[in-house]
Amino acid sequence: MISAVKASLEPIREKVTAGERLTAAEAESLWDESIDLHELGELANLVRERKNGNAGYYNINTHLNPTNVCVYRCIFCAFRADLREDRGYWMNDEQILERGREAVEAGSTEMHIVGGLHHQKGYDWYLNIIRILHDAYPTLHLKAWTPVEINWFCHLTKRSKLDILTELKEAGLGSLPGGGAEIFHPEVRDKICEHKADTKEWFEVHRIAHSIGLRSNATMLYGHIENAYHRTDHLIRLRDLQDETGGFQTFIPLAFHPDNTKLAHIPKPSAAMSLRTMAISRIVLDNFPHMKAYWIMLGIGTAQAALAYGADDIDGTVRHELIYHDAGAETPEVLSVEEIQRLIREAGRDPIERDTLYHRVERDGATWRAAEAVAAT
Ligand code: V47
Repeated sequence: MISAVKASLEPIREKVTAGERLTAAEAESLWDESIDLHELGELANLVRERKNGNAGYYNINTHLNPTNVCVYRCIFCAFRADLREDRGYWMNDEQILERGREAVEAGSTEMHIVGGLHHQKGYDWYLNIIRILHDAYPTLHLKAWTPVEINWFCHLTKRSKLDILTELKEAGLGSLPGGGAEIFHPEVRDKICEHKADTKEWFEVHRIAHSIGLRSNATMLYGHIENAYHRTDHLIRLRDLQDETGGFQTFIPLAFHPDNTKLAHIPKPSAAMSLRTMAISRIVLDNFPHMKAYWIMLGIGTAQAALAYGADDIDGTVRHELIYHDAGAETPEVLSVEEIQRLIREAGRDPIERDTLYHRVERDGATWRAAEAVAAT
């Protein structure tokens, strides 16, 4: 009879329980499938509860993808379109402002804005989106543009990252979302998104954003051609920058959705893989205050389970999400506040509405205010 040798979690459990940091080699060992997933989850839950107690954070948010036309051809992306393709679109000021109005009427505190790099749109078009939305709806937090877009604006204008970020901030940019990170290791990055902003540029944009007081998120796209070494390398690079700046708020592991992409032959990561990724991320990123289980991409069931595997946040009600739905996500297009609260409660957590910068939101009818910051470390 062949008996598989089970790797032991014991030495790592001792370190994590004592609040000690894992080495890269220890972190990499956690991806071994013979490490019991539930034991790993229990350890991640210890870290999660130390940092965030029983909170299950959510927000009320809306997405805006002003164009899907993109000069790049990342092979994992089902959203992008060519300039002359029928499905290509871009939105005018009126359509953008209408989205802002709809968001505010739905009670949104945040608008998440990302999109393609349109061949015929200059930096001013992107800057104007922030300016008109902020001028018309100043209470709506604009979490917009990844380092891929910022780097593109620098390329178009020949201006520095600091200059561009400062101007966007003055126009009303509130923070940066975590996208464009994919997998940092060049062995993978060069294959899945060959031409766009490289790892050095991604980190530089976040470092500069943090230096001018903008907070940001970080993501990792997993379940395609990467392996445990690449995922570990990704997490350690993020942990290093967070040691330096402390500007990251939330880490969001993103499960690859293969439909309508050039990687359609790769099966979608399983729920077990997603829970393992969440748990390992929570344990390794000991200096990130929050971990988000993005329900749109995980599915509602796995997002609920993830709240016991390290996650303390499930993103928001989400309206008008396109990137995942174009890639085959079967989740609904939007959840009501009641539904999102119920799914957090069913998972045994206390639903807490937060704004983008993790202040508790207090509502009085149609108005809301940001109260105290939540206490996570
Ligand atoms: O960078 C694109 C990923 C990201 C696919 O900051 C795909 O709060 C899976 O960053 N399958 C954009 N993933 C989304 C993103 C995000 C999402 C939710 C919250 C936040 C936040 C940020 O989506 C891209 C890429 O990594 N992506 N195509 C796909 N087929």
